[in-house]
Amino acid sequence: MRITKLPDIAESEITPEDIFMNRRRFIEMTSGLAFAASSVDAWAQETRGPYDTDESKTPYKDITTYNNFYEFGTDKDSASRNSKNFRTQPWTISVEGFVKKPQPYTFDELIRNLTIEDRVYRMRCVEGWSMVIPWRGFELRALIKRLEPTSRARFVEFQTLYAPDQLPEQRRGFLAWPYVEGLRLDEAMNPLTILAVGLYGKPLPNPNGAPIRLVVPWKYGFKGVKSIAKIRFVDKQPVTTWMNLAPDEYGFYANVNPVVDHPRWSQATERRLGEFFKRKTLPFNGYADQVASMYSGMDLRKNF
Ligand SMILES: Nc1nc2c(c(=O)[nH]1)N[C@H]1C(S)=C(S)[C@@H](COP(=O)(O)O)O[C@H]1N2
Ligand SMILES: [Mo]
Repeated sequence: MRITKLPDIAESEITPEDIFMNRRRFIEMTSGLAFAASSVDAWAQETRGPYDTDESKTPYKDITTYNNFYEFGTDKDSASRNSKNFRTQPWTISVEGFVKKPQPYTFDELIRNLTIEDRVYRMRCVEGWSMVIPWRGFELRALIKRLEPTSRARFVEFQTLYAPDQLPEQRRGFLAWPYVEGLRLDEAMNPLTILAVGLYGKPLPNPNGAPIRLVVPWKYGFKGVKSIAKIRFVDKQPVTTWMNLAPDEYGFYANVNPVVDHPRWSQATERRLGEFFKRKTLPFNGYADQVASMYSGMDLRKNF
């Protein structure tokens, strides 16, 4: 297998000191050196950036034990119980399709010199629960720019690792494995779209999609494909796992939309983990200002 290094970062792209600090800490922890992690509580005191919600963060324990990751089973605690021995090092991500150099990259090479940031995002599952998660990651658009897709690329498709020896449910036919998701190129280039490599300042836990997963906060959770092993630049809209299973229930766009119900239940409200009363679900999960313009002129009842 051929592994190529990404070009060095340009002088003009050198990141501010604070982000560099995060990156340095991140590099230390991913390379397995002693990492004096600030405690989760201390971490939570850190200041907010332009993309952060100020809503209370969901506790680390809930974020890492209440998951959908069907490769490990269908119960909410399946992933936390069954993913302990999942091997995320070494990790290779294959870049394919309409892109300057389609080839495999190691995890370290893929993320090398990208600006790693912490962002607190609201997340909402199509099942009606929601969380507030302090992700650590980088903007997908930064990676896409470096990979240089050609003019034929119109969508980006992501695939989870296919490894039935490690991902027990892949031995069964419940879903068409590997898990596939996709974004239109402009959605992928939106600054809110990140590839997460950590949460609460720690490396991404296995139940949340270690070592790298997609986070698109204005879409239902199922768009957030975990443990990504393949990124493909394609000219046609990918057929995603859930569209393939139930096209009437799960569309390609999957934008959070309180007025478009799932065929079997309402999407008007949600239950934030840890809260008793339901909240009203917001259009685009509260991110309409940043993303609604991408869908102007589209009928979002048809393009759900
Ligand atoms: N590979 C893979 N990715 C996946 C899933 C899955 O089953 N397999 N579930 C999705 C769904 S339905 C949700 S709600 C989110 C949950 O992410 P979290 O566990 O980090 O909250 O992951 C998404 N990504
Ligand atoms: Mo979900």
